[in-house]
Amino acid sequence: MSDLVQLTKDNDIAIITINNPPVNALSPGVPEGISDAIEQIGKDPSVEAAVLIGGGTTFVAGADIKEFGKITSGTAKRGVAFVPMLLRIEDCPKPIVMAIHGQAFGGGLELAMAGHYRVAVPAAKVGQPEVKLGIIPGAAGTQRLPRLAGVAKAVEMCADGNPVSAKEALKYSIVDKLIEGDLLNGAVAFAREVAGKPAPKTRERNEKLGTPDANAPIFAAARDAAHKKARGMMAPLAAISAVEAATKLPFDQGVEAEQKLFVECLFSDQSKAMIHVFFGEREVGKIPDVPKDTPLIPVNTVAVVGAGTMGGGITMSFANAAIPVLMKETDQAALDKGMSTIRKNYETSVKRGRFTPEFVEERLKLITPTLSYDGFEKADMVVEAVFEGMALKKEVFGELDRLCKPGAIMASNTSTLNIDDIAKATRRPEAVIGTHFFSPANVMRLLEIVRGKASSKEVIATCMQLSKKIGKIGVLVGNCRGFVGNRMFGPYRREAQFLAEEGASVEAVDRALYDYGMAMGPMAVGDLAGLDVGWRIRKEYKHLEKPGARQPIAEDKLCEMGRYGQKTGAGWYKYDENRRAIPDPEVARLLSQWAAEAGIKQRQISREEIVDRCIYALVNEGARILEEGYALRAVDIDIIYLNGYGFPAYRGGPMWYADTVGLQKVYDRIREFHAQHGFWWEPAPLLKRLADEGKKFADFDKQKAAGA
Ligand code: T1G
Ligand code: NAD
Repeated sequence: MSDLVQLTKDNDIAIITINNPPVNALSPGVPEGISDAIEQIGKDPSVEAAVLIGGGTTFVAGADIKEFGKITSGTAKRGVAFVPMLLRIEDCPKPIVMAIHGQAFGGGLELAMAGHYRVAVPAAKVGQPEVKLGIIPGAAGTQRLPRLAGVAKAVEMCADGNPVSAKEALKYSIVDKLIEGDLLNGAVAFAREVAGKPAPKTRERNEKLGTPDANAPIFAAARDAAHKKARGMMAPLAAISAVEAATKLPFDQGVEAEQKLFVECLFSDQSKAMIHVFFGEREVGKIPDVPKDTPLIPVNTVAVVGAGTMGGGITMSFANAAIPVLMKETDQAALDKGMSTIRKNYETSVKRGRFTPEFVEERLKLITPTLSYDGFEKADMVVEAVFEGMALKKEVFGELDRLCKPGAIMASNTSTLNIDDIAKATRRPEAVIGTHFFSPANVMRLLEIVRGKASSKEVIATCMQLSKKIGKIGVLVGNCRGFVGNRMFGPYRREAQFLAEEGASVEAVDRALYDYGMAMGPMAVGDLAGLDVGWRIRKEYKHLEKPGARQPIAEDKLCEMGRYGQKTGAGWYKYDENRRAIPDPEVARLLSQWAAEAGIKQRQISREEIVDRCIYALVNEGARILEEGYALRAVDIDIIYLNGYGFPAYRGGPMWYADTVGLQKVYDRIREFHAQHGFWWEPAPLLKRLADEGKKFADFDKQKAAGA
């Protein structure tokens, strides 16, 4: 037996234990170890039945994702041991009971389904999350799951990739029994009960595979849903086709059909991008100069200043994580408005089945609206979300400095202001940090954690950890104007406006980026956030504009006309009573008039140019940010754009996308734009250097990680 797989005995019951921390992935050596154990069990007359269980905190979290890169780069053969190993388990003459705790995900659930019985603790979760990696189950999961859970449930689980609870798995016969108390004891007892009885082989259980007529509407509805929910992604559609194959073909042929689809997905750019994202979401939590064992500041109570658009959502994020929150406003009307928005948001979440009414009631009890700073002296952390103005921020932080207890974290939700300047309003700048939530703050997963010059490592480490607790992805960024996300978004939206001024219609610009995969086009995003937000900021920073550099004109003019977007019923689009965007010929007329007045010659503009100018504007600014050190890694930028700006996960983020295109090609295109459009398209030195060296942003990250 290998260290990864142990075989022990409890009298007549054999116990196979997988020990491959942290998540018992089916890394090389594990399938082989399981295979050997099954062979021994089959031959050992003293064994009546067996239990397979995971050591540590979980059953098996699937295939070893780290191996995929090696397979697609040809440096490792695909784990061919999987499917034969599963058949060996299924064909074992002694009943094999799979004992599940933690997660049985991907190859982990496929392993469990090859067993003859499955028992689980109530807290366990099972699932086929492969589509979240841009692949599909590749070890007969799409063939065995419909045989256990039925076609509809199997399609749902394989196409959306969300796990189900042990309770739901029991309801759908994915597991046979829930074990209260000690799992191993319960599983061994269960094994003793089934010992000597015929061991049911999942692959032979065809009774739930339905008929073509009954299944056709299921697959049609699943494909529709995939086109809507996973627009542009190939894996969910491939997963549906694989489950469909299970209903039409004998098991072995179904497995072949699955394998073919699996390999197509695995070698796709989409999968490489989504695996990059998987590891990226874990990498962003690692701060090179903030050690893993940095002491954390306990955050058991929080206070929020301002109950407006952001303050309310921030309050909900903490309450949803069971942290009591004080929420302060200046007057009763504003406070009541803040609380009613919170209640409305919770009602929507209940309607959408995200929360139960009981959950909401509990959470509302944790929120204390107030008009004073009373109680702030007890708060472990304060998040300020008042109007965006330096004077007011300094006034509030001065007050907090006077009131808050020693060691309390003082955070600002500012989206553009200098954190160090805000910190100067206190005598404890080490306690000040930026926590830049994204609107709506109770929904958006991204949290930019803005490091000030003096922000202490304890404060940084605490905020990074806390972001996970409140269901966010915390990314540490530097304190430059607009931090990382908004700083890059500026050039992206600038190019979108320039394109509209140069003759592309508003709808064409949005359609091009939407088809590229963005959740929403740049013009529609502006209308949603409010065109006046950027307008006020541009006016505040007018003195910093580079003389002679071309500036967008249209959006300021729209704002001067009071067209702020959805909130005023018109912006780049007109909006009906349901806030549906309607192209406005008046805007098209105004654009050609303003262009003529500004001497801009309008022309036909291709979809390709629209995409390249907007996306490469992101990449070029991203390269500057990396070079200046305001983002730790290129992958941090990718995670920011996926979780804060609706960038498509299957493209991996702007920096990964540029690597996929090839930095030489991106650099050449940017030089082209520089020649055509001047100043704004000055190529970032880092981009030039990497392109010249034939390298990628991913190489930049590796070099940085290696301390080069
Ligand atoms: N392979 C390799 N490494 C993995 C891994 C995996 N499957 N799962 C986790 N890790 C690493 C992770 O990178 C991190 O490393 C550490 O383990 C802890 O993870 C044949 C083809 C199980 C819910 O998609 O969803 O099976 O950063 O921080 O929050 O059909 O990990 O510490 O160096 O996420 O407690 C399908 C992926 C694979 C599940 C635990 N399986 N994992 O969450 O810890 S494809 C998945 C998760 C497949 C078959 C197909 C989560 C988790 P590091 P963590 P966590
Ligand atoms: P908002 O105008 O919706 O809300 C600000 C609230 O602060 C108002 O209700 C106001 O009454 C209250 N307020 C002002 N002074 C106060 C004081 N002394 N004590 C208590 N409350 C006070 O603004 P918003 O959109 O929620 O923005 C708040 C902050 O968040 C700004 O710094 C903004 O830049 C930032 N931000 C906004 C967004 C966004 O999309 N709106 C996104 C990220 C960050």
